[in-house]
Amino acid sequence: MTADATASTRCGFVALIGAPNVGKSTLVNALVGSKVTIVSRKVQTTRALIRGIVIDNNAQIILVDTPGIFAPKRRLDRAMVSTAWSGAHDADLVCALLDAKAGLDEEADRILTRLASVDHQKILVLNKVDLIQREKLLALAQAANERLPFAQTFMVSALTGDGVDDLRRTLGAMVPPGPFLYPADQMSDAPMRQLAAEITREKIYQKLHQELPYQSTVETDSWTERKDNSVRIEQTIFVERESQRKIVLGKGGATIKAIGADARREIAEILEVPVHLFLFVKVRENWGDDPDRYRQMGLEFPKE
Ligand SMILES: Nc1nc2c(ncn2[C@@H]2O[C@H](COP(=O)(O)OP(=O)(O)OP(=O)(O)O)[C@@H](O)[C@H]2O)c(=O)[nH]1
Ligand SMILES: [Mg+2]
Repeated sequence: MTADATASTRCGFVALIGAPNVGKSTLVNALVGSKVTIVSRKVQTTRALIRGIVIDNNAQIILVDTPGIFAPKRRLDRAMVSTAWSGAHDADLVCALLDAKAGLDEEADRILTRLASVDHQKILVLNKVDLIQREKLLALAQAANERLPFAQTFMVSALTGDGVDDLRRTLGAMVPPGPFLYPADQMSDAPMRQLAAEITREKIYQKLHQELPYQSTVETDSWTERKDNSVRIEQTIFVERESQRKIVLGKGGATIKAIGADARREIAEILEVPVHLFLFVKVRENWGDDPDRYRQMGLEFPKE
């Protein structure tokens, strides 16, 4: 790249932070225009930092999806929350997301307090505007700005796409000047085998209820490209107890079969080649205390 081209481009990291379930991952996917990170109705879906990359004009915006911030109890919770804050500190800009319907609840308030000590420009994003009336939005925007002054405030619906183009344009204009850090056509820095494991985890979240999804994790064990252009993928779903293994398998293997079919379809769509997906379910008691599982997820293992 010539000096001139470098001078005219911009590139930077934008961290999206907020409470669980406010729609951070949905917004990252909407800004990128492609699925790079998984979404579910359940809280605490995202576990590690996931980067989605998009170009707007001459700016490359590297969006950092983070785990939802809440009061952590378990070791995995602590790892997720500390990862989220490190994502905020390491970025060039921070977008604080609020669920417009939930408003400035206790969780949001705690995040704003701590956000005050983050030394970057901050943008307020009120998400899920499709769920509430405009007048209430203005009051919420004002209340949040009184708590913490934001450089700008946006009102968007990550689900319908309302306001998303505007936000992308502004982020592009705000990231610092500099050369692109990724090839122009790259949408994520996560290896495909990691996204494939995440997609299977998303399908588990969709199919199963209660606490079970949270007590499972998925890893891609092998990935083989075959001569006929198809891919053979083997994944292991780790659960903590035999009873959970039975739930994931379902009667006569019906549940795991349905999870596998959904995941296979979506992975094949992204890869644009036929996929053969083989899922195994293993009991690993206390995998939540196993440093290897954290390494696989891309999380630091908290000492206690
Ligand atoms: N109505 C509506 N629903 C939305 C919107 N954005 C996200 N959602 C829904 O909110 C739920 C949570 O979305 P996620 O994107 O997984 O939320 P998150 O903030 O990444 O959650 P964690 O990863 O658990 O912290 C999903 O059911 C989404 O479909 C929106 O703009 N409007
Ligand atoms: Mg998420």
